Amino acid sequence: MKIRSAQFITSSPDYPGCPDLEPAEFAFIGRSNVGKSSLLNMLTNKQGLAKVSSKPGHTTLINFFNINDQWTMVDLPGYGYARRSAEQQEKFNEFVSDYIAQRPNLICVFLLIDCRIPPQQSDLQFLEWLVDHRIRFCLIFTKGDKVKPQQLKSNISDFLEAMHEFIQGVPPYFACSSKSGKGRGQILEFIEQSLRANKKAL
Ligand SMILES: Nc1nc2c(ncn2[C@@H]2O[C@H](COP(=O)(O)OP(=O)(O)O)[C@@H](O)[C@H]2O)c(=O)[nH]1
Ligand SMILES: [Mg+2]
Repeated sequence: MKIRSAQFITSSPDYPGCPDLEPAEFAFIGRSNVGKSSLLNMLTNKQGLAKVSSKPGHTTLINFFNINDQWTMVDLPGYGYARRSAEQQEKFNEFVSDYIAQRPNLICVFLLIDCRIPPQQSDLQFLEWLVDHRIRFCLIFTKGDKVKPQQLKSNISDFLEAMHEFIQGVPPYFACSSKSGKGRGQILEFIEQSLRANKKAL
């Protein structure tokens, strides 16, 4: 898929505030600092579309971007930001879970995982929630340029292994680097195929 246009549509602070949009949606989520903004910019080839920040935990809005007038890229708030208050955290979880569980035109959730570190409880818990709610998802292992190929392979297999507790088989997954552009073609190809399959199903 060629990205011909990528435009910010709007932000929403809660689920009822999300805009009514026709096109299929692909949502991106992960722990703060996992590299989500960098990935969205890399996928769209538009630096500065999503803000890249060294300060985690700033995005508490759902951001919608129109891609090619064909689909919507949805930037969900990062989870697992320790300095959020418990009340804020709860509200935020409800907000994100309402969107994921209820949004009618959501096609797939891309869960971003930092490829450098061992499987994290917060990622596994969120994944289990997706499985319980029968949400279609893919994994994106980020920052692939920061580890050696062998390490990348073994960290990915550790994560898939940890997931086996609550999921059978292996979900689609991609190893990426926003620095080198690795994984971009595969992810866009996956989105294109999903859009085609979705059109057929309608
Ligand atoms: N080397 C490298 N650094 C990355 C990559 N993706 C993100 N980063 C860095 O990781 C930090 C957090 O990235 P950001 O995109 O803001 O993460 P977010 O909080 O998940 O949106 C920034 O300093 C980025 O420059 C990557 O693929 N490779
Ligand atoms: Mg960000």
